[in-house]
Amino acid sequence: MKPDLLQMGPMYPPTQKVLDETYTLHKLWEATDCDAFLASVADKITAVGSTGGKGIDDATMGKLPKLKVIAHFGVGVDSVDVDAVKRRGLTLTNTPDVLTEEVADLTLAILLAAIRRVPQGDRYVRDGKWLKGPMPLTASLQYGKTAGILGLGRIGKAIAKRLEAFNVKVAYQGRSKQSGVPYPYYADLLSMAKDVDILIVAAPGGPETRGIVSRQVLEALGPEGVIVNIARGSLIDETAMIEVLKSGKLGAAGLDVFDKEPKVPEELLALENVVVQPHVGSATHPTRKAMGQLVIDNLAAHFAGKPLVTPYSG
Ligand code: 8YV
Repeated sequence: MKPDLLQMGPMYPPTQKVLDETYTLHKLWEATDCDAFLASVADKITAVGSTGGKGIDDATMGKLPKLKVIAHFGVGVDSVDVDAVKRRGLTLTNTPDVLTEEVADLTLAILLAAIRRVPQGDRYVRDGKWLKGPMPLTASLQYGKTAGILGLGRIGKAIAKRLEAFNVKVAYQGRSKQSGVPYPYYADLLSMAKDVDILIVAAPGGPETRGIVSRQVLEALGPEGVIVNIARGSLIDETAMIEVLKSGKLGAAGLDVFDKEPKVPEELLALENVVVQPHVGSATHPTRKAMGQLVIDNLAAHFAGKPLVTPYSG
């Protein structure tokens, strides 16, 4: 008899294949009447698989009296009601570490793409404009730039390491000053934004951080300033960001995530000083495979009565 697993949404296909082979899967996203579906499986569900796009709320947890573990595909757990997990005495696992370097790579890619206008250069060549003359010159990541990292966790540190290799000075802001970190710490985000050229958003999403990159913070970066968001769209006041990018009060943006993704405001897409990506920080085959393996291993540990591999500790 295969154990029962409730899944909120589909995972990376090779991971999904393993889950299909290992478990009797109950796929909530395929149900037409979710309440009836949950009621029909409730007495056999001890574990749930969730994803960034399909998380789990308090009400759903409440309908699963035997639930013990939520195995989340992703490092960010903002699609899961973490307070409810704690209150209900459940355990949540996520997929840290294995995506750190990948996400840091894309951060540098979109930072450079935004400053050096890489997508625009590509279009310039393809559109035959180069035949008529050189592309206009761009801003530079060099000449003593400083980047402020909002959220110096695992990913923030991997970004910092790369920035150092690019001759960029690093500062950071977060919940607290960290010991053994060589970069200057700012207790206040606005103060850091005033002092840096580039702001890199790498902090967790969720209600606590919603909108913390405010209009004031964005304006403090200035007309030559650059914002890069690799974390969650919710951290930035998106309406304000569009306005300051449009008016030239902020220089450029490199964005992998958006507040209402996959919907991206048309006004943002109309701007030449913005480079966008479809939330692909961790989206490579080897990294998604490694993330999926952690989901598989955490579920296997749960059903074997062993300690979970990567319990969420945030
Ligand atoms: C995924 C992510 O897009 O790990 C995260 O927090 O944002 C991404 O790796 C997503 O969570 C997959 O479900």
